[in-house]
Amino acid sequence: MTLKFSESGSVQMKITNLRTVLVEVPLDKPLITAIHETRSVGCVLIYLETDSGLVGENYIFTLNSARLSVFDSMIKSLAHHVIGQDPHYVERMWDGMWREINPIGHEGITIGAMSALDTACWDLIGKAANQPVYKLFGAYRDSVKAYASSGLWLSQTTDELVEEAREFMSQGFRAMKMRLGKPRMAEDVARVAAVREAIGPDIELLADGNQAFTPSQAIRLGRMLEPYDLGWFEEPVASYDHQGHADVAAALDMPIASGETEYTRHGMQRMIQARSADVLMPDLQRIGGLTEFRRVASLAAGHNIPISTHIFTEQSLSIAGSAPNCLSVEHVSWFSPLYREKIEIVDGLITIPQRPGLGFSFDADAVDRLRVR
Ligand code: SMN
Ligand code: MG
Repeated sequence: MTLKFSESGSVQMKITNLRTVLVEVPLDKPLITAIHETRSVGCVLIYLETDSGLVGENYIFTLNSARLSVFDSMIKSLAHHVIGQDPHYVERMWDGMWREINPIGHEGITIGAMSALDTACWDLIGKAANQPVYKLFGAYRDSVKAYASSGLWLSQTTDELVEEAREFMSQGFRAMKMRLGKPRMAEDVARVAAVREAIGPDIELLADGNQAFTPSQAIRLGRMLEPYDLGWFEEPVASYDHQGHADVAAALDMPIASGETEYTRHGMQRMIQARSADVLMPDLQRIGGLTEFRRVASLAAGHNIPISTHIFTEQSLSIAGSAPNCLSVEHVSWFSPLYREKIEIVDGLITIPQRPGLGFSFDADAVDRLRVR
């Protein structure tokens, strides 16, 4: 490929085409939480082609592939914001899309589609500079703590939880997340106790309520879980109940983590104002892509609040490598079959790749095999 350079030496390029491919990736085992039952993840893969020959890649996804074609249509409906543009102008494209979606709403499918295109532009920016994106953002660290999250589901027996927790340790993890929300609270407590017993005191254990509780139930359960030294209690109550979150956070000593179901800096700002969480967990697709994710990381830092990235392990490493207040990334293996490059966990850490752009590229054979026909 021959790249064109301006007088200053930077790559000149324009986006010429948006191509999407729909794939469905089956999960090794069903993903069961208090509110989810998932057997596969459906992805819209984004390929932003340019006149330089470089291609920006990214995906967004839906559980069980539900409404995947709706996301695909939404993405395509925004194509005119990126085609013909230099991908470096991410802020301007973001603003244009934001204004256009105003009448239909700044949450949900609209923001997911913006995220898809925005993040693919950052992949191009990195590739054009021949640098990993986290270094363009301003690097802070070269490796980051990852917690294992593709397991410890609500449907598993206590024996299965214990076995899987040990397996995560043997894979190199030093932190992991389990789910809460059994019909009887005593059962949740017994399961946490069993996993803590199995992993010992030095491995970090997190627990996710997936919005299963009322504030008073969450406070009661949180108190019962205090002896097991949880790193955080996640989404204890309904995601939109910021005051309920705040009541739980004020009543318990253990940190409350939340924010995966909120959208953009405006949603995060409301959570911060309500003092909803001790740790904010932006989700790349729901936050509005890497452009907005960086704003949210800074917004949180301005309030002395740490963040931890929600799923999207591969793409979120660029935030984790650059935001000083990023504690950890959530490691899920669901999307790894799509990529040529694999994430490695050593001593609980992921080394942030030095490859240009986001550092992960779609494996054409795998994409073909998983394509929705
Ligand atoms: C979760 C993530 C993705 C899909 C379903 C559930 C969960 C988590 O809340 O934080 O891992
Ligand atoms: Mg969660």
